[in-house]
Amino acid sequence: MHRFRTTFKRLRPLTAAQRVQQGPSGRRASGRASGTSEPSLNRTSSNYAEEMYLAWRENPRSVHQSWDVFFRSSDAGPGAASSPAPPGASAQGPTSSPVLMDAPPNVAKLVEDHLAVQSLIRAYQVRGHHIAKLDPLEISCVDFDDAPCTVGFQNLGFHGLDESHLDEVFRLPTTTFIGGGQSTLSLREIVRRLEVAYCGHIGVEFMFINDVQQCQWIRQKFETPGITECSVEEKQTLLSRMIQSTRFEEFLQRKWSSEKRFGLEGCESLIPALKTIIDKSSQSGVESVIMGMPHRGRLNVLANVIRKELEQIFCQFDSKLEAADEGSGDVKYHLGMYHRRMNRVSDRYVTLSLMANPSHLEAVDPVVQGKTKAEQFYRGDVEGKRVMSVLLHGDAAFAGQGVVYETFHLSNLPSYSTHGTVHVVVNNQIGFTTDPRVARSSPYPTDVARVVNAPIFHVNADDPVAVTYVCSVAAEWRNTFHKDVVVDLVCYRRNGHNEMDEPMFTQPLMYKQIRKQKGVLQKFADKLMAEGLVTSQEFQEQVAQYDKVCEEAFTRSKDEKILHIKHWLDSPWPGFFQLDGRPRSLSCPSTGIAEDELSHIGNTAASVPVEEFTIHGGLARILRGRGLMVGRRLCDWALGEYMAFGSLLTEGIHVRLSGQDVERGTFSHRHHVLHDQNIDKKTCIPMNHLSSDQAPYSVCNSSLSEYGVLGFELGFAMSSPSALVLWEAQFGDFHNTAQCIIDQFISSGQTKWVRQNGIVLLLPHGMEGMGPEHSSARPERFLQMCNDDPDVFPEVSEDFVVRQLHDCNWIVVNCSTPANYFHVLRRQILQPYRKPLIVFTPKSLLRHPEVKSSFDEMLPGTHFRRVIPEEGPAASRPQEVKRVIFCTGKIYYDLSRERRSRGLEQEVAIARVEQLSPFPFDLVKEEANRYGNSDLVWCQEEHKNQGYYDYIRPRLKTAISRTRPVWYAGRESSAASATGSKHSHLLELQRFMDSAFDLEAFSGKL
Ligand SMILES: Cc1ncc(C[n+]2csc(CCOP(=O)(O)OP(=O)(O)O)c2C)c(N)n1
Ligand SMILES: [Mg+2]
Repeated sequence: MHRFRTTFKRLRPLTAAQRVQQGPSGRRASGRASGTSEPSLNRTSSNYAEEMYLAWRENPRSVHQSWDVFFRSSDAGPGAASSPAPPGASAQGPTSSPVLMDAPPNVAKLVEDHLAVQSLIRAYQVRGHHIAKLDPLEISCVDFDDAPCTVGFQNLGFHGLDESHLDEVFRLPTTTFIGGGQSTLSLREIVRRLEVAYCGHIGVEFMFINDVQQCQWIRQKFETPGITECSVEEKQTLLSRMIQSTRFEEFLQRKWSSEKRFGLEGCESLIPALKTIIDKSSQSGVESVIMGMPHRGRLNVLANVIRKELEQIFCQFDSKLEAADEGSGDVKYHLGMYHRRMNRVSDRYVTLSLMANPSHLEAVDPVVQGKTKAEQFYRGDVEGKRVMSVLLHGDAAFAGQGVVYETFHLSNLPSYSTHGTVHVVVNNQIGFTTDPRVARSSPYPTDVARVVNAPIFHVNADDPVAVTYVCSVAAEWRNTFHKDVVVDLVCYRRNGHNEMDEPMFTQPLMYKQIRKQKGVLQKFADKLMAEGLVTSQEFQEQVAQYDKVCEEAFTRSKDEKILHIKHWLDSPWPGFFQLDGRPRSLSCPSTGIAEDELSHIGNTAASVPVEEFTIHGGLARILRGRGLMVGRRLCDWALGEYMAFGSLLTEGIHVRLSGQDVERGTFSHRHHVLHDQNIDKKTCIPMNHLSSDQAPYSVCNSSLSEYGVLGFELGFAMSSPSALVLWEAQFGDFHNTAQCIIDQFISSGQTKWVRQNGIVLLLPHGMEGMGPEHSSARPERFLQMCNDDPDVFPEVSEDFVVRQLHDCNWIVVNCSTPANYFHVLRRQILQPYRKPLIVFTPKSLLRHPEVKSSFDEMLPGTHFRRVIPEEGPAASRPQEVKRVIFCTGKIYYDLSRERRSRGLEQEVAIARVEQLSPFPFDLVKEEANRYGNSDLVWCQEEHKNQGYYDYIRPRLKTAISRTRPVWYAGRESSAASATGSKHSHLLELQRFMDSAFDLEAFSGKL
């Protein structure tokens, strides 16, 4: 969210400094805001002025007289007589300042030198990371576009200093903490301390952050002398964590040398890094950490961070084990996990979950955020103090995948913020076989995080102490400011992309260097031994002890006979299923509701349930119209939706609707959020005024993203089965920018990860002459991914409908009436399991006079109608019917009008297939058989190679046991989804209406 921060009070000195920057004449000395960038090297330093101002506020005599005069006049307010800006505050620099020219030469020199030191300090803060020793291989190819290096002894001249200044003592500005308890230091010591803080194994990128207080916080965390050191006890804990991390990989390598596992070798310090983040967060009150990560080091994280039983991991390597669960499962480095355990450091329980994910790198990011948000929401954790997310990334994927950016842009939006995520990048400086030099255009893989002002801590992963420190600061940052933060673990990949790959083909020099590289555990152990903190024997014993743990688990793993994928569930829903994972029942009650409830919800939808609230006149008309409809016991589409949401809310089900412009509705039909016409931000959500004990309704306009937002909502829906979570596309065709979430998670999530999800996708769809875009939600794609067999007529039992839904991978519907839309939404919650629901929703039908449902169709005892059969004159004399047209969705109204105009109501029956998948074989068969003398036509407005035809045809034939042909009436095949010409659109429509109603059209054809 873009926010105009008015920090006048907090930053009052800065405001004064900005006045200084502008100069008494009002001319701006520098175009850049204070605190956002390094001061220009001609020393137009707002920061210097800021320092002077802060010092002057404390003690006016502590600054040069010229500053004193200047600040006195500035502080007196705009009307006061102004003084010329003191040196360092004007664009022309010190030499042009009349004050400085008038000052005694030694004062002018003093100010100038202090200014130079100030500039140097700031240069370190801004650019110290350029020369930090981040790369364990020392071959880093981070490219700063040959920007001149402004830090280091050799670059003193850049700031107007030279060696002769080294032993001079300077007063330190308040924007540095290198002094510790001292307020002055020699230049030599200043540089030394800055080198330690900014150019060692940690490189801190933070000076782009707009908030000065946050910058100060970071400076304090990295500049305070000795602050990064850790205690003996911490070092010992670190050693044992490094042993676990390293020896785990070595164990796997010994036992399964030819298995892919995407080992962590070269970045073993990831394990202590994550453990530190969890420890620190747990200490600050976090109870649940939700994590997402790619392949690299995943098994290690499961074993040593989440603490999945080792034998469960090891038995995944046994290819002969049979899976006990339904579904096809997934490879071991994609499965998720959920575990609650005691954190020894904080002495508190913490729940860790690692989300299952597909190969598609970074796709899980928004899903993790959505689940985190949901957990926060259901726990009432409005500030993110109890639930947090941690996301891991590879360097290539973090820089390359757009969903990373989409996810970052959700981080500060009220309905999507998880109040800060800790991102950890395993930056092994390679992506499969590709060098960063050709994989990204930014110097670091982490630059994308700068868009949300996230501080970025680069750290040499061969220094576990530095890694641990950085991670504890990252956790503290997140738990203090509740904003995102990035830890960039600069490391290397000891092996190829996987354990089978030969990296020397493509990175010969890098790998020659890697071969020479001593392992980080050995390096660290050597260091601790040199420091006398551990003996060689103690180290060997610790190693042997962990190896033994692995060996014993390996032996136990051999006893495992069966693989239970459900042991790898990342989001269990306690109480929702039976113990064996089956639904509690296989029935679904009526989805209708009582008349008075319909009236109450309808009247709420037609009202403004708060006092003194001025709505737009046009909206008042819409609400009046709703009121009239309720009076006539009718619902249009928007009201049908209102009835579904409202009734679920009163039954205690949380409803969350998210997507672009959903609050009003793309087609201005919904109006779930009313806006006062006179008072900014005064809004009213009538749906939240239904009853005092209702569940909350969340309706939120999203950022302009599909991949990120759909992933987020999917994650939200994962958290609890007692919520109806809906994502609406602006137009259905835009879903394809979220295709990965649809293919990888929604359609196949349950079969891969035994994890159910009841998310609803609302996809506006319909050919209305609006051109190739905005027309088709691509039903063919969703239908092609349905798992029902086109050639098998399923066994029709008493619980057929519920069982068929239970067995499917998702439900695809195209409702033609508001009542059916109402029922299908309610069925999502009343059915005893959760399935994704894809709804093709109308556009022009939203206001179509015929598209209204009576309350009678929504009363107790009523259900969703999978097929709406012919109910007109044709139905009463079926033997005389010459044609049955099967169709779905909006085209029904065109067909019905055309049939009327041609006077064919007796001869042609029209049946609507409302539930496309799972296919209602039973009802379609019934309908076809009722008209035994008719021919059968499938009619759709979509092109022949699109829409439903390819899906329907074989199923319709199976339904009728292939006894009759199924004819097609619709548009010809086409590459585009619709014509760009309104005229052609109407012509095409007329043409296929002609064939749909030409009763001789198919005679004699085979
Ligand atoms: C979206 C996507 N595109 C391509 C791939 C194929 N792939 C798997 S790993 C990989 C390299 C990843 O590099 P990086 O993110 O640096 O992680 P690393 O393997 O180095 O830890 C690629 C391209 C993928 N998994 N996902
Ligand atoms: Mg990489």
